[in-house]
Order: sequence, then C-alpha cells, then structure tokens
Amino acid sequence: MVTSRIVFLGVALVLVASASAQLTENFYAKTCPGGVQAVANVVTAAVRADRRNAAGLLRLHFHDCFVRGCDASVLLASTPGSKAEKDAGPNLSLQGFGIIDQAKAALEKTCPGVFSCADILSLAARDAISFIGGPKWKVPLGRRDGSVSLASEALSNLPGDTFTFKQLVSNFAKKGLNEADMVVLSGAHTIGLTHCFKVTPRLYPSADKSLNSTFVAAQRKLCPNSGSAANKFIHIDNTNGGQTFDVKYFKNILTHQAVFKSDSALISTSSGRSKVVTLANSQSTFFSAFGAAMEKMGRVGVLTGRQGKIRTQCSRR
Ligand code: HEM
Ligand SMILES: *[C@@H]1O[C@H](CO)[C@@H](O)[C@H](O)[C@H]1NC(C)=O
Ligand SMILES: CC(=O)N[C@H]1CO[C@H](CO)[C@@H](O)[C@@H]1O
Repeated sequence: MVTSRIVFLGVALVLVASASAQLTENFYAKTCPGGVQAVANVVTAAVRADRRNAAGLLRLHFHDCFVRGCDASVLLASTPGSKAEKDAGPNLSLQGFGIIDQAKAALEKTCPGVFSCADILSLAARDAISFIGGPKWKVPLGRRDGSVSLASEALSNLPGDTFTFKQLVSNFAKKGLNEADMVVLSGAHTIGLTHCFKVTPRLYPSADKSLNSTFVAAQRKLCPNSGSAANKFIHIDNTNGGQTFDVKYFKNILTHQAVFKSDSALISTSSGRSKVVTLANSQSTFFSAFGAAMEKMGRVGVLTGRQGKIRTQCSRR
C-alpha cells in the first residue's frame, strides 16, 4: 500500500514535470513563425476597439485553466446531451469568444492544424493586459486542446465569490497555486464588470458590516434593490474608469471597499493582509508578481506532446 502510493506519487510528479517542461516560448518558431504576432494583432485590435475586452480575455484564460487545466475546454460548445463549461452558471458572463475565434481563423489560414486554442487563450490574456498598460509576462507555448467540457466541473472547480480566505487558499492549492499566487491573481479584479445581483446580497436588507458606509451608499445607488437592476453590470473596481490595471483594487480592499466577499476576505488573516498591503503600496511589485503568477497559472494541467489535439475551430471538438 505504502509503496504503491509512493510509486503513484512518483509517476504523478514525473507527468507534471514533463508536461510543463515541454512548454517553450519558441514552440511555433518553425511550424508557425508569424503565429504569436498574428494573435497579438487580432487581440490588440479588439482591445483598442473596446477596452472591456481585456477583462473578458483575462477571465477566459483563468476559467479555462481552473477547469481541466489550460486546454481550451472553456471554448467548447455544449452538445445536445451535455452542457459545457461555458454554459455553467459562473461562466454565463464570459466574454471574448469571438476574438479567440478570429485569431484562430487567421492562424488556420497561415498554418493550418498547428496552433492550439489553449495557446491562443494564454497569449490573448497577456497581450490584452499589456495593451491596457498592465504587466507583460512570458507565455511558454505548446499546450494542446482537450475534448471534454462539462458545466458541472466549472461549478465544482471555480472559486465562489462568497468563499472565505481558507476556502480560496484551498481552491487555488488544488491547482498548484499558493496563497501568494491567489492574492496577487485576485488583483485581476482591478478591471472588469460584475452583475448587480452578485453585489446586492452585501447591500440589502442591511449592509455587510465589514463594508465602508460611504462605499455602501455609492453601491446602493449603482445597484438599487429591485429585480430589474439585478442584471445590470457595474465595475468591480469603480476607480479610474474601471478598466485600468493598477493597485487601486488592493487599496480599496484596505479601505473596506471591495465588491466581492472573496475580495474582502483577503485581509481576514494576518498573512493575507500583509500581502495586500505590500501589493497596494507598490505597482512594480504587483506587476511582476502578477506576471509570474499568470505564467504559473498558464501551466496548470496542460496537455502536451501527443496528448489532446489541435482543434481547427475552437468551439468544436
Ligand atoms: C479569487 C477567486 C475569484 C473569485 C471568487 C472570482 C469571482 C468573480 C465574479 C463573481 C465575477 C463577476 C461575474 C459576473 O458578475 O458575471 C468576476 C469577474 C472577473 N474576474 Fe474573477 N474571481 C476570482 C479570481 C479571478 C482571477 C484569478 C482572475 C484572473 C486572473 C479573475 C478575473 C476576472 C475578471 C477580469 C473579471 C471581469 C470580467 C469581465 O469584465 O468581463 N478573477 N470574478
Ligand atoms: C472609507 O472610505 C473612505 C474613502 O471613500 C476612506 O477615506 C476611509 O478611510 C474608509 N474607512 C475605512 C474604515 O476604511
Ligand atoms: C454569475 C452566475 O451566474 N452565478 C451563478 C453560478 O452558479 C450558481 C449555482 O448554479 C448560482 O447560484 C449563481 O448565481
């Protein structure tokens, strides 16, 4: 029993090590030399046209990696018998599918059957965030695409916005990401939108006691307690236009102005709080730590070598 467990662990470690070892920045240098630039061209045009696309593309990569690894399973369409990840509750507001399809279409013209949808997702997140003035990080390539996408797995693998600190740490740990990674990656909420119905439970009938009363009054104006306002979108970080990648998200947590309970929870322990303070005080620390954590997230559960496949259309198996 003990030996078989050790053997199993050994095999698992070798698999993890070899999977990540195979990702390289110049993976497509010979097979699709202009590919990385082609993705960047499509992504920057889309974000230039509408800055909100940056948040959409960043969240797509996160949801992809947390469910079955970064294998583009988030892009697959539901089938008559089975609901896919993208149609699960937490994913219903995902944005950016069209941009990925556009990049894939361009790549299929120049180097058919070569460039994975999973790599496009990973590059798109990086290109979008650096385009809006956020950090730029390395994107090692060579991921392959999976064929399975289940709504139930999105529900069971993605963190919830009512999670406690402990629940957040354990959810990220299951993906090989530590507490520091979890805190810095939460900084993604410096951009993007959320539904009022995600926010109103903290505002009505009485406000969550941990929230700043000035903030509560402002949020109540943005999200009235009415059914018709439930599906309205508001900025997660309402400062600087809501689409600026900066440390304001962390500053807002410290002044008790975080939108989600899971954001407020980051200062509910002393180790979490000290990480938030460090990030709130230094944009360069936030940027370099965010980039490093994104590179790490981009390696979660990847398929490489002969695993998986290269899809020709990202929504089709
Ligand atoms: C720590 C746990 C996390 C929780 C509980 C969480 C939860 C949420 C929720 C509830 C929304 C709004 C969804 C809606 O109203 O439809 C959201 C939006 C968003 N999340 Fe997270 N998230 C987490 C971590 C992350 C991470 C790690 C990233 C990326 C690295 C990320 C990126 C985003 C972005 C960019 C948006 C805005 C999307 C848009 O405007 O289209 N989140 N998140
Ligand atoms: C509440 O927010 C204001 C800014 O709107 C800030 O000056 C104040 O320090 C905050 N109060 C607490 C208790 O965090
Ligand atoms: C944003 C969203 O649609 N969230 C939903 C996620 O799924 C759970 C369970 O199905 C719902 O309760 C949430 O409202």
